[in-house]
Amino acid sequence: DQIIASKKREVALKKSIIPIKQLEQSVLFERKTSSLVHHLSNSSSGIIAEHKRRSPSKSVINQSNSVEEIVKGYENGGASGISILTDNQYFGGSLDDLILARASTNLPLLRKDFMVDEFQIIEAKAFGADVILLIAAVLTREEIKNLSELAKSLKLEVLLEVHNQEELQKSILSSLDLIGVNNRNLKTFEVDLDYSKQLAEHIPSDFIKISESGIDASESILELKEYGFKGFLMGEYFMKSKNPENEMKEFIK
Ligand code: IGP
Repeated sequence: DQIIASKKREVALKKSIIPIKQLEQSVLFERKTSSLVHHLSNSSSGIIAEHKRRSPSKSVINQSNSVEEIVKGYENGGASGISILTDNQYFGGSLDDLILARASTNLPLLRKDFMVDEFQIIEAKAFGADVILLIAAVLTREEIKNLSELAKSLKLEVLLEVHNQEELQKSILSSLDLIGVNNRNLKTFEVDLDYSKQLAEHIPSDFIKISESGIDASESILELKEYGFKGFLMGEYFMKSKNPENEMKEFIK
């Protein structure tokens, strides 16, 4: 995978100049994290709203609103959690976005990136994340085990992303907290909520189920709830609006 190869080079480069100790000394590293599992269980909207400036499939989505404005807007709009894309190359995000988001809300924050190395988990904690994403399509079971166990030891929650049954089966581990079904096929970019509906019954009930991508109607959320989904990861729908806060209020009511 091209994305993963360049991510590994990027992390290797950073590791060579930033000592892990320095990350561990960050003010945010010692803080108490906020639980997404908890927020999703407390009969909230279930929406995990994403800060997403651009994407490989859509190029520019929103370059005009500030991180603070968007994150505060999501909180006021009723989000249960917030996802911050920190990948720069493909999504135009950064760790600065994560820090700014942390300074703007107490809601649980997901660091959304292609995690391939323990360094990035420590970085996630040091820059204010509460939850990390692991993508089953690009990691071995061994890697998922190591990365998730490190995350748990730092009191971060782990969201595992899957797209089909094979990915799910190889990845089931007690060190995961949430399992997300990505409705978008990462090769063709085509989205279909049936991916979530079909995989739902195969996800063990000890994990919180999240449906990710392509959600643009409240009817879809009602339907996904019937399949046991408690979280709904939505990016583009809110981001493409000039006023993500109003867009979200309209969507939830
Ligand atoms: C949000 P959407 O279609 O609402 O903008 O999707 C989120 O699910 C999507 O950004 C995403 C993603 C990912 C991005 C899901 N998995 C992995 C980067 C990497």
